[in-house]
Amino acid sequence: MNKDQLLQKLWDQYVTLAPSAHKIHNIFDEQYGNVKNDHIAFRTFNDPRVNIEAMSKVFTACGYEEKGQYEFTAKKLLAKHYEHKTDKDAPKIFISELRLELCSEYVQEIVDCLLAISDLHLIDPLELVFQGRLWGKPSHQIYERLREESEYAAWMYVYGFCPNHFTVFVNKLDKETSLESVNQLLKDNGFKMNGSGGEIKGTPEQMLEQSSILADRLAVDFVEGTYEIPACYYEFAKRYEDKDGELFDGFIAGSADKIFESTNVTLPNQ
Ligand code: OOG
Ligand code: NI
Repeated sequence: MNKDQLLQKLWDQYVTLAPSAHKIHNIFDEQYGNVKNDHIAFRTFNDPRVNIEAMSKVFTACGYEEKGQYEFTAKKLLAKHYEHKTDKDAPKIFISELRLELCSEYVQEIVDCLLAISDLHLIDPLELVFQGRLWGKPSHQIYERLREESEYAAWMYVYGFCPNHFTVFVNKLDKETSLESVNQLLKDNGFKMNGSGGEIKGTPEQMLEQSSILADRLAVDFVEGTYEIPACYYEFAKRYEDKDGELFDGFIAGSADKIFESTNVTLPNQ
């Protein structure tokens, strides 16, 4: 699979988990033209069998290399971003992992058990990012118990290994626009924004402004019955030039911290 095939396959999988992204992509194509991706994000656990390193294999195999690293102390997360070595237009890849050793024994035991029943040794490492949930029907009781400690762990429990979001690269739209106008267009079309930390995270001075819709809620079959659970979301990023006139390439931990909350069942009080 070459890079373009990989990215297409990820998009196809993603829109099944974020039907709004598909609709927004069409609206943007019509209103602005040339919808390109800034980055694609993934989540995982820091167990060596599935950690950032393991999830990144498929990307390094098609020309990506590791760049920045970010820490989220309160959420017990670590993240890295990857850039393509030669294709400057290729979307960046952002992969985070839950640091299990910082979690409760309950979370550690659940994740151990999930990975043990996943038959990971049978999975081609280059296919890991497409696997979704490898551990059968989830329990809503476990989901709620995980959520008390970590919305991220609960999300992983239900959706597993898959793209968490794609991100529109606002700079590249044919029609120049502000992130405020992008957000207004989204709201005019009935989409709900993640307001945690304000609708726009980051500033031109930080060289990155980001916003996102709240994740689409999908009906998930649990052992106890069907519940609607936040799945995947769409993000919008506008980058600014540094003093050398180069567009800022990194991520801002303080903003990312709030973007993560786009998959929360309830947003923390602001
Ligand atoms: C990642 C959230 C952070 C960004 O662009 O800052 C992020 C996630 O929700 O998994 O994507
Ligand atoms: Ni993102």
